[in-house]
Amino acid sequence: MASVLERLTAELGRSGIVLSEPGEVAAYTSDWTKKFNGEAPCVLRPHDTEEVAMCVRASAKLGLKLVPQGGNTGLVGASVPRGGEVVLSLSRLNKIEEFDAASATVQVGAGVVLEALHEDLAARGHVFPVDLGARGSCQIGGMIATNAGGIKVLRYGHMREQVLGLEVVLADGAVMSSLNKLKKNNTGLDLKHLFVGSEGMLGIITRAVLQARPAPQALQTALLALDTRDRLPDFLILLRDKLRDLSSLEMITRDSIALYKEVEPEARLPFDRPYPACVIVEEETGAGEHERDSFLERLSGILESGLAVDAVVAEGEAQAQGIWRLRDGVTEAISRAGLTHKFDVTVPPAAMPGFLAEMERFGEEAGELCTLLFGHLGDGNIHVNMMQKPGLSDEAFYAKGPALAERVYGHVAELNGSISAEHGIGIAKRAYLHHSRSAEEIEVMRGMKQLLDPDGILNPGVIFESN
Ligand code: FAD
Ligand code: 2HG
Ligand code: ZN
Repeated sequence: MASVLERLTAELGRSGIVLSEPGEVAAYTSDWTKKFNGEAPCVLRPHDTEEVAMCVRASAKLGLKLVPQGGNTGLVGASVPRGGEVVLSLSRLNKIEEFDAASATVQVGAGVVLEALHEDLAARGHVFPVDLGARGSCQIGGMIATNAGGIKVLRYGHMREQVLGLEVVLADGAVMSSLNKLKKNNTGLDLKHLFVGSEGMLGIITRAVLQARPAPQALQTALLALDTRDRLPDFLILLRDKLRDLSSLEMITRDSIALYKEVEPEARLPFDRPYPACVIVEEETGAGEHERDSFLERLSGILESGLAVDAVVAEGEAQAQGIWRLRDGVTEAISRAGLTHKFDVTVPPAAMPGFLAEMERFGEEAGELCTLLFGHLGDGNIHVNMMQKPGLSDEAFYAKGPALAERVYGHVAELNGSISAEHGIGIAKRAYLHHSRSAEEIEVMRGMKQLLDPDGILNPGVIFESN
């Protein structure tokens, strides 16, 4: 009897798609958090939509399940196999196919890396306004499938707001092409939205048409220091008034900056003393002295209010990058420091100070965890990381997870927040979905899955347990 691999290779018939050497497959079976690992008989690496469709048809015929994978930077365990599924990598669909200057749209393959798109558009005087720390690895298909957010949601929204058209390979191998470039197109159900945020369980995204924008004339970037977190709601009200064209508003708290310094001892910190919280503000302005002066004047107003007590203002791009390095560095430092229980939640801004204090208390009470708080303050999106302290075994660390998650998500639900602001549900949060979605909503989601993938071959078990 031929092995699955032999049958799949025979089915696909072309060389170069199937990767089966264990050493090479291993790179696709473990995720960025190091918490999710699995085994796959092989990885399929098609070159184009037609080959993706072939892979899906062949897998369906052989009763194999597929895990679509982009840059494998997802944080909820949905991009790696759990039960011997085949990995379907979209990395080779990496062409930036067309830039249409008149509509400022760009058509790309699902495997285009975010940073490559940024660079391509910069050379055309444009930007793609979604940006995040994983920019060097995450791919457009994966970002659409997770409806990624990042550091500019405040002004431009998530991936969903940028997607005008999609091409998707369905579970039966049919290609559904809606490569729409139009802003206005009310012709029945807008099917692309079904796939945005569907975490690979409804179809394989192969191409997208995205809205680009003209590059801003100037960016004003500053880091503000706060001597208390208790007045965050007032600070937010003031900021909205003074900095009306904010494109980013990010927060890093004292302990997360301390960890960054511990992991990168050579890094220079912007202030010579630690503050309870630091906030990055970035505003898009017109060019010239006058615009700069206006920004500085408004920043002075913020300092005069006492709601921020110190500030570093970037003089030029290199210094702005230095400020952003601190923000990106926190996420990287956490991953380098060890295992962490990650909670990516939204809470109403008014509840923020109390929520932050509660998270620290929950971490403390769980014992032997270090709680780090940071995130997209402007969106009410806090990343709560409860990290393994040295000496706590991996086993004991994992054992704390379920009770901690019930406690954190229960509290988020009481505050009418969301248990997943931007990372999705995946495997990591599916047991807690009911905290943010009603039974009726989950039933409709199940119905969609049943309709589009009746045999359950696409990313089984993400968002909710397979039937
Ligand atoms: P993968 O990790 O490969 O996959 C993610 C999901 O999408 C999986 O369910 C997978 O099956 C599915 N998928 C992948 N490609 C396709 C496809 N073509 N068709 C159908 N399904 C597909 N997220 C944020 O929202 N905001 C942030 O600020 C942010 N910052 C991050 C910073 C770092 C350092 C890291 C490591 C991650 C960060 N993330 C952030 C998490 C993450 O969701 C994003 O990096 C990104 O959206 C994932 O893209 P990817 O190509 O790596 O997808
Ligand atoms: C970020 O904003 C990412 O840096 C990752 O969404 C957050 O690691 C995290 O908790
Ligand atoms: Zn984030």
